[in-house]
Amino acid sequence: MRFFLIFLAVGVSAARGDFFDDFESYQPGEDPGDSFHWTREPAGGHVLVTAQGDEQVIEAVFPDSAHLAYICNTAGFWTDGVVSMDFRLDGSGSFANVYSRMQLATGEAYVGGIFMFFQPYTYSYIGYVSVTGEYELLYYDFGPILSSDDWVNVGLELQGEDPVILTLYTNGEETAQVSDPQFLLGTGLSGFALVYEEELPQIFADNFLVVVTPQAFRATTFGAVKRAFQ
Ligand SMILES: [Ca+2]
Repeated sequence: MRFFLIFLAVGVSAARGDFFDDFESYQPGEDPGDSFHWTREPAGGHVLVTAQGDEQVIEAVFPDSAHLAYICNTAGFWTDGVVSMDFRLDGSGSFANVYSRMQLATGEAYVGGIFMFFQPYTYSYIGYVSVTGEYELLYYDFGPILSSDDWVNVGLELQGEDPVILTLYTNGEETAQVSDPQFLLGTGLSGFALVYEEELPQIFADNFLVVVTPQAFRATTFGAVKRAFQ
């Protein structure tokens, strides 16, 4: 993963900014990882755009792996803001999360997500992903009851750098807030990951959104300018 991420640095824009993808601009059957907005992690599965009612969503495909992850190139590197996405999980032992502040050199990141441990019962969680890809949970508790055709919106807000304040939103409601004084991940990339542990699930996702906090953007910009003149 580390080698892949370092290689990726060449292709990812250094700019940061708000981004929204409702997957309506792709053709059915297309992999958004082939567009310039997204980079697919090559070690895992992939997603394909599929019609659902009048809308287009993405559906997870796991041909030979139990996970997949996408990095959002267009949102680029950012520090403070919110990343959110809609998920629909059909199958126990599956989970879906957004992530942010992914570090290119190490692959570390913060995640906020939902774990369908026995449908319709879920856990909501905030976590830190280590260099080896393991999840260290900073918060988890029972989440919403979700039948196989229920969508849930999961958002993760990031504020500050020491400590990092992580706030989880479920369907727009604040679910939990934790302070991380330990890992202190700074500016990084964002995206989403879909994973399963037991029987092959159906996982759908839609409406990936990044909103970068304007105050933080200004502070970071002025800080960088100040440092440049020191
Ligand atoms: Ca859509």
